[in-house]
Amino acid sequence: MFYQKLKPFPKGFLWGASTSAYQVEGAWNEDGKGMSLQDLHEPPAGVTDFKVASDHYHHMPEDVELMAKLGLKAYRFSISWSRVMPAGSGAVNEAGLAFYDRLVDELVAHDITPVATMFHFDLPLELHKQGGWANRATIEAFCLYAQVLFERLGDRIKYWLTINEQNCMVIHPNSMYPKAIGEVPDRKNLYQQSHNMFVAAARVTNMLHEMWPDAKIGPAPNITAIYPATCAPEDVIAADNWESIRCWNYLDVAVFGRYNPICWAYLEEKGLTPEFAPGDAELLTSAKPDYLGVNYYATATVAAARNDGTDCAAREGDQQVMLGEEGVYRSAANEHLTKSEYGWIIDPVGMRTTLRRVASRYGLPILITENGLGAKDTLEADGSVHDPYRIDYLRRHFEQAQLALTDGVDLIGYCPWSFMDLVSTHQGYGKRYGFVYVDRDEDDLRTLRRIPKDSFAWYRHVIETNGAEL
Ligand code: BGP
Repeated sequence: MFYQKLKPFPKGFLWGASTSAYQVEGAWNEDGKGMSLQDLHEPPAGVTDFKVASDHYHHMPEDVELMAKLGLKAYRFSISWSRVMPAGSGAVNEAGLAFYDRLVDELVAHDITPVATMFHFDLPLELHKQGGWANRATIEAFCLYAQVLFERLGDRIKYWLTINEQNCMVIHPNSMYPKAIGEVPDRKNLYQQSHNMFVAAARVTNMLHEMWPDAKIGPAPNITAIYPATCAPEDVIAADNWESIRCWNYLDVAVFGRYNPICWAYLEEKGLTPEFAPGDAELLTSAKPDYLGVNYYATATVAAARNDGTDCAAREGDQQVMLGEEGVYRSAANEHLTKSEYGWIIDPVGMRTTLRRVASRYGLPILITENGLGAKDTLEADGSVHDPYRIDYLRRHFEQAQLALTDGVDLIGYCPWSFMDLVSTHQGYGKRYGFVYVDRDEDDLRTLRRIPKDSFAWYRHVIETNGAEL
């Protein structure tokens, strides 16, 4: 459809940027912080771990100052559970909580809306030792942790996100589990973990609504439209299956309080159905998210499975990520799309499609909680960082966001990943996403100086004009 006129980005649009605690904070063992699973990472030689990261813990006021210079309206960050509750449950670490208290104060003082994720891959190690999310005691621990956050920060944080990329923790468990733990739990266990996460998210959603009726809360899964490789009906079914299993199930449970029927049938067929405790079904239906966080990076294209032992293969350019499932679907090439230097598909139009599908299914406001380009940026001798590829990437995605708005999607904000350079989930510090360059590399912490990239000036102008000039 050709529009005569595009809708402008609405007044109050939350132009933001994202980070997560373990990828940006550092100070992994300071001020009483407990260990999380992410602290066990032993990356291969030449790739950094998460111990210092961008040292945001010690640079926080300066970093918020830069957010203000960028003109951010919102900052989406995560709270480290084991910094606030070192054992995951029980005693509160006041010094750790004080960090978030100061961060939120700084943000509010600069008119930046805090958007806080409660759990972003960094499960407290003590909880992991007791069975992690597969143990229902972790649901109780999460509720205690949530209660502390809501009591202590709820007067100033009005946008909460429960769990980051719950679907990725099931499909790609190495997003949460470091190699050091040995074998990752089997899939039956992972789907039970996921079920317990649904229950935990529902409980804290209801808790927030009781404690702070003016606050909003929602999930933040990684959602993407799945394309069929061809218009062969079998490919269409495979795409539909995978979209239901990978994406819709996570939003269906969060919004409708019931499993997606296609996904449930798949779980039955594979012997993966989770156990419901008495009261779970009612609880899930009672919790109503106010908005949906959507992490969007790339669409996937799939074909019907062949079921001949070749359906599953490593993602090109990233051997750690397996795509396809034997007998369910296989990954297919999409000749219409290009890829980043890290092999990630670039598909701005796919983001519009994704947003339209989410809006049509759920009718809730959407906040893009992540989207961005990982690249090897270069610090020039004159101290500048030129990242025209990132500007181009974001511009093309912002254009599609505006088209999605014009299509009728209730898009309330856009938080690119990431505000500043940080440690990638498993590709170290060489893969940078930020508007702000951090002067360090994998092995050498150098000066940790913050240097706005070209994309910083560009994004500032976008925000200043409320997206009228992209
Ligand atoms: C998402 C995660 C983030 C982030 C991003 C980029 O899946 O929520 O934590 O890291 O992807 O991925 P990567 O760091 O692997 O490049």
